Amino acid sequence: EDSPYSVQSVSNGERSSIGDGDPVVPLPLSNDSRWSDTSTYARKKALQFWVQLPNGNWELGKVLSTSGEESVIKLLEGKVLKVTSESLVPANPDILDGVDDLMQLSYLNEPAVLYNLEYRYNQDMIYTKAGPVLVAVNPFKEVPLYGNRNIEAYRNRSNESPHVYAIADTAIREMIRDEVNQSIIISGESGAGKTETAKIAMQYLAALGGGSGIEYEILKTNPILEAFGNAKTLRNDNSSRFGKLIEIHFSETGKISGAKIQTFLLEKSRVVQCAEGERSYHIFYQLCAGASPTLREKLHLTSAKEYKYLRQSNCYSINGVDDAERFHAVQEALDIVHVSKEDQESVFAMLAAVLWLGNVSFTIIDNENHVEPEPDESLSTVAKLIGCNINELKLALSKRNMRVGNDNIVQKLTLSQAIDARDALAKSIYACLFDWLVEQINKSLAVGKRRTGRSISILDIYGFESFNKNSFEQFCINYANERLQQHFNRHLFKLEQEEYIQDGIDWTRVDFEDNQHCLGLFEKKPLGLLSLLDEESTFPNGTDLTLANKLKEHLNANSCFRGDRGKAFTVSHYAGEVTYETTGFLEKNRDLLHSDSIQLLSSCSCHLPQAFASSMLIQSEKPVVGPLYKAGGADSQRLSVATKFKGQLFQLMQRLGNTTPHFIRCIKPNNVQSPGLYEQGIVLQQLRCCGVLEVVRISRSGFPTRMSHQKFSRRYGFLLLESIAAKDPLSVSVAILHQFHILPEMYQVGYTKLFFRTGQIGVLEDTRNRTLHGILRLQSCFRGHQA
Ligand code: AD9
Ligand code: MG
Repeated sequence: EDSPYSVQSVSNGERSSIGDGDPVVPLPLSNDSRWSDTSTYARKKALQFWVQLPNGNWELGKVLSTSGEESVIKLLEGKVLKVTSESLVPANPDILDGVDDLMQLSYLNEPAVLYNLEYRYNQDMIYTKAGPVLVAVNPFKEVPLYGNRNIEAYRNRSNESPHVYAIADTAIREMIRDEVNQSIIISGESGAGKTETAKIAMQYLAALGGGSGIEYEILKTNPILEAFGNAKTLRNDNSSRFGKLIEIHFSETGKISGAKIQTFLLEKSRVVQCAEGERSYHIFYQLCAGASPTLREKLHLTSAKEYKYLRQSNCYSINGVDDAERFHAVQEALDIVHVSKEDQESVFAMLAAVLWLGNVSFTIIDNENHVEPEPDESLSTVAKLIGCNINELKLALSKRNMRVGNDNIVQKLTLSQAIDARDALAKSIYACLFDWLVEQINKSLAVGKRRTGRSISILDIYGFESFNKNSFEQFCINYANERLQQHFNRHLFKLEQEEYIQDGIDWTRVDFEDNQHCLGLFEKKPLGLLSLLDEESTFPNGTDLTLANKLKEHLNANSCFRGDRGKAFTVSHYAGEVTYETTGFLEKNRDLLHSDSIQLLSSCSCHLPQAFASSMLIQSEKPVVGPLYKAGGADSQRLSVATKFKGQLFQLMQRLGNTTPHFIRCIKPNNVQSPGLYEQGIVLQQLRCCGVLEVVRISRSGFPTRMSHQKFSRRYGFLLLESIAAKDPLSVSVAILHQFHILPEMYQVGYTKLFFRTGQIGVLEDTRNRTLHGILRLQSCFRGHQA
């Protein structure tokens, strides 16, 4: 049998030597994978191993024999395999099955983490800690973890298992105790559960900080923003198409006093274009299904199937969702956040205008492909809904005022230009409407003069994305994630170091992979991705190809960048390589709305279009002087989308920088939104992307297992073969360490705790188990005799 004392026999060869006075502690380094505990050292101690099968999944087995480089292993279900000894990954002792913090695992490797999460998931324990991070695996079904009784249990700390509630609770306590603002940063792939998690956190905060009634308003912002900002996609029936930060303010007594919402980068293109099987924003279908007969008539509303923008993707409904019912819920929520009935009607009129705009068609009027809009029901309805003169609408959709030198010239639009102008107008109206709504909500939730206390911010933002084809959207999203990852890394390292220093142990900084280099690739001026993109966007002759060439010309020396064939380039993100296609980059970055369209909106008699026009002008870098039609052709003064986003991100990071962060990483266990299905490969890829394994790796390079002197001596003290004089926990602990020949570089003795390298506790646990087992057997023998 594999003796736990075999530790002694491990040669020192694999560990680097320690120089005099050099406090750097050597690691039992793994040979190839950064993650696996595959050193001979670890392999000798473990009793069970993980074997990776050809399908990529890991299975547990026991070694039957080893000869040379090869081992014969018996899997749990009986199969016997011959594998290279190198490929065996040590597994944790059974007592560590389903631990609620991955840091408690003796062996921190990918299969161990995967298995632990799966073990818990199968019992509806969807939350697990990875040190300071909460991992949430989407159950895709109702789990009995929420509601008032559970909230109460976390409030009075009778339940201490990992939970969003526990995170929210800690945030409240630390906010009050330290008088520091807090943030809960939620990330993960589309469909992983970020938005649900954010709502669960809000529920807890509302329950604990409620009383004034404002908490009810805050909760009601969710159905509104989801209606206007979420849509059915192939990945998620309720996918958020924007990022959101909600800052919940508390009074000095810990009561919620108000809130403020900031949104990021709404996906506008969805309004005019969406893929087969997906939907546009929920609110369009809700309106078509749920509007009252009077409203219908006022807005000239017909059914969703009659609108081109909604028809193109061939998908109108979502399983289990009643759009009409949802519409009434949204109306009710709008009432609650004090959007007047009148304003609500204006909002719905804008939605109808967008839909009708999509139905505007064009006829070619000359042999140069110039067009005019068809003077039909759709055109007149749009004019009526936004309150403009029908001729002006016609002009805005078929002509463009250009300024060439000192002259104004009027250019007629071709069919494709006219369609672009129409779609740009529809997108702008929708995006402005969304921003306007957020502004109204913020007014209603405003903290005003009461803003004296502290706040907890919840960030629900799109996670890292890597598809077969990646465009401008992924470019921005991944850039944002790169920023957040840096925030995460820096925070984590600070925490680790603080704990070591606090307990007085020897600690030289471990190297950690900072992603500053990749961020620099994006942000450097003038030769970074964002600057070069903006520069090319201002060139009238710039194309997606000239952009790609320019990037390759200037950035090839950067190790995070690689120019690919044609219009593609690859960035080495912290979460992996992503290849971007520059197709559409310039257009999406410029996001042009012709001044003619702004002019049109400002001429409208309805107040919303007017408000939209002025907000578009405010967004311009320089004020547009003089009559608008003189302002030049395309409104080149507006900030580019990337620059605006970068500004928002910097502001966000600054805000988060002043808070104590709490991280939640959401994981989806399968790609089909189905309960009970846990696919290792899918989970693993996300664990890598969202930095959970990085946390684990960071800890591996330090002393991840911690136990107080008391606990350690209580747990293993009975294994001591010789009694010792001093009985204090520290002396007992040290005696145990000696008896088991735990190598000095494998642990550190702190003031209050013992710190261990990964894998060390496993040996002790095994011996303890065997001994206890023996004792139990003896006892039952003994009882058997008695009976
Ligand atoms: V996206 O990036 O916005 O596309 P999210 O926000 O990460 O995405 P979301 O919160 O919308 O995902 O979750 C997707 C679906 O998973 C939800 O509609 C629920 O059906 C399901 N889900 C997520 N979390 C939970 C949960 N804690 N309990 C039950 C859940 N179901
Ligand atoms: Mg979401």
